[in-house]
Amino acid sequence: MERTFAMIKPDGVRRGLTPEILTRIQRKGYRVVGLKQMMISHETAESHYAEHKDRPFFGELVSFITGGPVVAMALEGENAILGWRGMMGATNPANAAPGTVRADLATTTGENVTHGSDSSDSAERELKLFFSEDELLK
Ligand code: DAT
Ligand code: MG
Repeated sequence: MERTFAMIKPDGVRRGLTPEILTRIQRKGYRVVGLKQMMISHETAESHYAEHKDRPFFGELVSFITGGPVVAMALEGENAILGWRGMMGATNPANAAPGTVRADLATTTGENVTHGSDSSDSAERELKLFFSEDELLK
C-alpha cells in the first residue's frame, strides 16, 4: 500500500470538475484517506513548488495555485504514486495520452487541473505539508 498527495487545482475547482475527477479516482479504486477544500497560502505554495523556484514561471505558478480554492487529497492504494501520475497524464496537456485527466479536461500547461506527487519522497513531504495526522484516515 502506498499513499500519495493529489490536488485539484484552482482551475479544476472553478470549472466544476471536482466530481468528475473524484469519480475517476474512486472508479480506479484508490481509497480517499484525506480530503479537504482549502485556500493555499503563499508560503505553502512556495514550499510545495520549491523545486521550481528558479524557473521563469514560478511567480505565475504561485499566484495561480493561491488564486482560488483547491481540493487536497490523500490517496491510498497499490502503486498509488505512479498510478495517479499516469491517470493525470503529461504536464503539458498537448502531450498527455487520451483518456488521462489532462488530455481530457485541460488545454494549457499552466492550468492543467491536477497535481500528483512524483516520488515517495515528494509524496511524504507533500502529505505532511497539506495534512495533519488527525486529518487522515488510519
Ligand atoms: P507536474 O505538475 O506534472 O508534476 P512539474 O512539476 O514539472 O509538472 O511542474 C509543476 C507545475 O508547474 C505544472 O503542473 C505546471 C507548471 N509548469 C511546469 N512547466 C511549465 C512551463 N514551462 N510553463 C508554465 N508552467 C509550467
Ligand atoms: Mg511536479
